[in-house]
Amino acid sequence: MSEFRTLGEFIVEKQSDFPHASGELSSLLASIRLAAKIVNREINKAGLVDITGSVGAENIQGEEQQKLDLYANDKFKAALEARDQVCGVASEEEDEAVAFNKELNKNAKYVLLMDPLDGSSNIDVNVSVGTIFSIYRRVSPVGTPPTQEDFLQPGDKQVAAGYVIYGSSTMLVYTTGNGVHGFTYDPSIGSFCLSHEKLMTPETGSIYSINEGNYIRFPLGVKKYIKYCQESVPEENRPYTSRYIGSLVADFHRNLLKGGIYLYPSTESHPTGKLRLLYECNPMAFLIEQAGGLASDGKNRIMEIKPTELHQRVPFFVGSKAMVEKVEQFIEQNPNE
Ligand code: AHM
Ligand code: MG
Repeated sequence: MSEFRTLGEFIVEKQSDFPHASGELSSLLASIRLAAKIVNREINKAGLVDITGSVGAENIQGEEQQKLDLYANDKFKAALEARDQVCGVASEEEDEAVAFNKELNKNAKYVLLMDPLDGSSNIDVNVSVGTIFSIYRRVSPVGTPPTQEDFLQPGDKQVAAGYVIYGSSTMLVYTTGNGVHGFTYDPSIGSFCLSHEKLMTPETGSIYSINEGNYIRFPLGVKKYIKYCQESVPEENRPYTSRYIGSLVADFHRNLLKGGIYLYPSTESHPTGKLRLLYECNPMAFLIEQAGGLASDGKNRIMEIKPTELHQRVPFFVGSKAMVEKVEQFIEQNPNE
């Protein structure tokens, strides 16, 4: 790790990586890293002050909202609105997309979609959580409020995406389509420092991550793939290791570094899967492809799916290329439940 190359400096160096940008990426990512530092500070206090637990309300998707979900949502929104690069945001915690009303924001070229605090039910038990973000160039005219079309773009139109993982250390990992770069937060100097330049995920791996409690409700192809992971074939490194935190960012981050596959298929209770296309799957898909891996809904490339709704869910299979291809084969060969 180089404590002498901070995220801010690195972005300025890589300015040309961001299409059409002149300082816009630095400004946008400055908002994200500032909000990340504030959320990080608050998460670190969890347990000491009254910020854990539920607020006693549900979001539009029927999930219990945690105090820190709402805190993170507010901080990210405020940091983005304060700089003038984003005309509106969509969030897991907001029913509808939010348009920023300031005149300067209306002139902004970008929209941002986010899950401000993914895996938040894990905070009470001191497990890693994360913020996921996805950035698009708007398709509506600059100078007007953003429209639904700005937010419902397919993932391959993303101009940048990334996540912050609040873990044993806090890291920010992002891509602008020119590789994946990771920065570790050094709280003693208050900066994200370059620690992982041009991250590539192994072509194959030996970790599979899935909520196996749902096994009997998985499609047949997925069940057979799990059995394949568990078979003993030493020359192929099988049986694989099962690792599931239940916090997408943390499971994804580990598998990105070590090689592996994360699966959230359809189940009876979640017939189209649990994870949201726009602010969970697409950004992770952009990152993994940039790192040499794949992201699929079992049949199609995630980033080619044309979204129809803000909170749309899709089955999600993401990770090392050979492993995602293998589960797709199982699904194709077992089309009927
Ligand atoms: P959330 O956005 O409400 O936190 O839900 C998303 C989380 C992911 O982080 C995680 O991978 C998944 O839900 C775990 O779901 P399950 O408990 O069904 O395994
Ligand atoms: Mg989430």
